[in-house]
Amino acid sequence: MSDLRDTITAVSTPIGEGGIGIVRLSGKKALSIADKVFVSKDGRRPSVFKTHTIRYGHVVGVKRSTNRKLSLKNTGVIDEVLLSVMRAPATYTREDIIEINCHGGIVALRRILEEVLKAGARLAEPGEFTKRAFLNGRIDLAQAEAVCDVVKAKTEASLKVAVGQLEGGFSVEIEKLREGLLELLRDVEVQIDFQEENIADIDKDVIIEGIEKSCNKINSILETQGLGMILKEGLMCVICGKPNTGKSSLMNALLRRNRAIVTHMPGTTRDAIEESISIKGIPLRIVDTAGIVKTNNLVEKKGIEKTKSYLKKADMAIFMLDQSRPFDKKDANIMKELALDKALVVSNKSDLKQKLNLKAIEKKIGIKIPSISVLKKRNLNVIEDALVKKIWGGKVMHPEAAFLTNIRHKNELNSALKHLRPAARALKNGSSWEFIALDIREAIFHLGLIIGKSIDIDVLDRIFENFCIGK
Ligand SMILES: Nc1nc2c(ncn2[C@@H]2O[C@H](COP(=O)(O)OP(=O)(O)OP(=O)(O)O)[C@@H](O)[C@H]2O)c(=O)[nH]1
Ligand SMILES: [Mg+2]
Repeated sequence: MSDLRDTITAVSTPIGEGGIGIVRLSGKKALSIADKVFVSKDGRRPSVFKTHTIRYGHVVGVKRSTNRKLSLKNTGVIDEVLLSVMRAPATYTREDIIEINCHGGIVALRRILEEVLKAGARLAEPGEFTKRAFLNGRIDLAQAEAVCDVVKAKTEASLKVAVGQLEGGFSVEIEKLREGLLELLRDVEVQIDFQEENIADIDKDVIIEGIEKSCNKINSILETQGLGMILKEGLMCVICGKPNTGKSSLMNALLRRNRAIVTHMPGTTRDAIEESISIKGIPLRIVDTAGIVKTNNLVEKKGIEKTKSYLKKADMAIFMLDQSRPFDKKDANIMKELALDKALVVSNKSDLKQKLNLKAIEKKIGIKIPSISVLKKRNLNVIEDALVKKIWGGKVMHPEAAFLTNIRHKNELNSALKHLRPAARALKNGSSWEFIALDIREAIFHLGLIIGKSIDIDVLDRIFENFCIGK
């Protein structure tokens, strides 16, 4: 594990050309390092600046051989910067933090980072700033993980969920559960200590009820996982249909830009194209595919194989019919590849003369098929509404609620359940209090792992590995 005594540094803004870039430092030597590389306009050193203030000045090349006061003359100017001083403990890591706002180009950022390293800092590992926030007790582990989710959030809804977790809503739920079990454990331990004397005889049913209540609560948290994961990862939605129905046109319309090539010739799309979009705040990975037909063309064949494999992986599909042509064997074959409960069937080209007996198909498959025209932008909102309805299954979405969005949390909750369920059963069947105590203790341990009250070093390292550098 990384050493908390080091002063760490990293570029905290994305690498690439930007208006500004930030080099961040955290640790005991942050201020003295800033003294070595920063020259303020009035010549005062950062270590005398008031906390939570920002100063204009220059980052200069360090000349450690001279003891002279740093000035723009006796050193080389690297960049014009704004420097923020934030003293412990009211900081992100609860350590002294220096942030150097410089010009955003890669060269300036790299040069400043080099100077800061030369002056005694160590390059931070991914997520190390947040890890320190956790190790120094400012946030719990679930909140630290939420920081990563906030950074990676692609849509408004996923951001809301992550921010909710960061604010601690999820942690509070877990802590309440844990506290409840600790109380039960205390009662059980009293029972163990005094069982010979036959005093402090507690009601078995009260303990059983307590355990069962905890199980129900864990189950209800686990139930939010489906929606939570959707919000975090996005669902895969595959657009399929026979050639020339307007699949690529729909992809472009949903993306609101011309991503896929559209022509009047059947077989235009050969390879599957995947893009991320957000529909009403829900992240979707949308895939435009090659129309499925029988073909001897090798490229087309490969494309169609890909369509089929995407359809297998898909969380949902949009199956597109073409209203200007009759329903044929090609349509029927694609329909066979689909799980209709996960499919949204739409009929395109409503602007053309109708040659499709929609009513008959609707009757046959028992699903209402909306008519749309991608070309004339008619009824397209129906698709968005239907997708949203399909995803939520009629449920109202409250992204602020405590959602389960993390596989690690899910596993720990399941492990806790694995101990609690048999404990309640065993108690009913007259098992000894010692065994019950063991199971409750295990459940408490697993809940603790979610928020970091129980620590497993390997788990910690794995969590922070997924972070970006500088966070
Ligand atoms: N009249 C009419 N034409 C449409 C509509 N939507 C798409 N088209 C046209 O239909 C043709 C095929 O559209 P694409 O989006 O390339 O169809 P596709 O399903 O992706 O076709 P493949 O990639 O070959 O499988 C193009 O000429 C589009 O302009 C519509 O609503 N009405
Ligand atoms: Mg296409």
